Amino acid sequence: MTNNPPVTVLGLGAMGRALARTLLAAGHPTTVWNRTPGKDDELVAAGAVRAATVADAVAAHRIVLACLLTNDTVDEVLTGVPLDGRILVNLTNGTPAQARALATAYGPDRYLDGGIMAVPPTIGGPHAFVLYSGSAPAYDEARPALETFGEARYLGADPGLAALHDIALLSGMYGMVGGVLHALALVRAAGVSATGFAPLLTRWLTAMAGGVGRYAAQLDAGEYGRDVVSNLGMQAAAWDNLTDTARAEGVDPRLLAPLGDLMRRRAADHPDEDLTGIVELLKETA
Ligand code: FVH
Repeated sequence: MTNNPPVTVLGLGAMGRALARTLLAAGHPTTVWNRTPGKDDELVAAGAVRAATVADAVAAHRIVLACLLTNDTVDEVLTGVPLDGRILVNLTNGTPAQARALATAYGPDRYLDGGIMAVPPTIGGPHAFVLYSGSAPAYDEARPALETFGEARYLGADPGLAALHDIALLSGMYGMVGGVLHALALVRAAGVSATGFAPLLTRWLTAMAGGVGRYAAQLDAGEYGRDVVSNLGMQAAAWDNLTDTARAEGVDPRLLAPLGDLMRRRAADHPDEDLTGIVELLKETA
């Protein structure tokens, strides 16, 4: 086995093309396949081999990487295609349950699930990282190729672990984006330039991200009143200022409203806790 094992890439959307481009740049012989022709021209010019069919692409190399729209797509594309001992690295976004089902269907000893924590232009750069879980031998064998995409982090043998972490990270991101969009809409509605305001918002969010570790420690300990910096009662009392200001400027506060409702409910009985106490209200049985 060389340090540059050959790889097949199934799916040449924005992400699949970035992965294939990175593999080629690192010297991995790369075979590519995409449902719709024409997306591989740049890759073929850079040295990739174009496969006419999925079966041809899978037959070409032992490491088969899938980066398709959904896991239903992965199933659709691979149904009836013999994998014959191939390692399947699935970098398609999906749920932990889907990852476990795919591992069972395609062979737990040869299936590796991945969660890409990067956008296409950052693949291969210093900020990219990719989470993996599933077969450890498959990970070890594919690792030289996987490390070209960014930091490769193996989370364990349970194939669902990478998807769990991926989904949790995306959930954090979307929560933040909801707040960002609300804030930008608010200042714009009041006649303030969003571009001018953006550096302040970035500075504030970066500073507040420092609280994640404290929240995590409170949750792990189940002690929502430990090391409280800003108590929930105070925060709930100020909440109407956020929604009132939004409405006064003609901005619907629907992106924020659910958090305010939870804060008020929890603060009624636990005003001295930190924000973390509201997770008690997220339990399905609560
Ligand atoms: N792009 C991103 O920012 C994120 C970063 C984190 C990871 N995600 C996930 O990566 C998967 C692929 O995302 P993508 O950005 O490459 O997505 P698209 O550019 O939309 O390309 C989709 C590919 O899937 C193919 N495809 C769709 N449906 C079918 C089908 N029924 N049969 C065969 N192939 C199918 C599509 O082919 P085509 O439309 O060009 O023929 C593209 O190759 C995804 O899970 C993200 O959540 C990206």
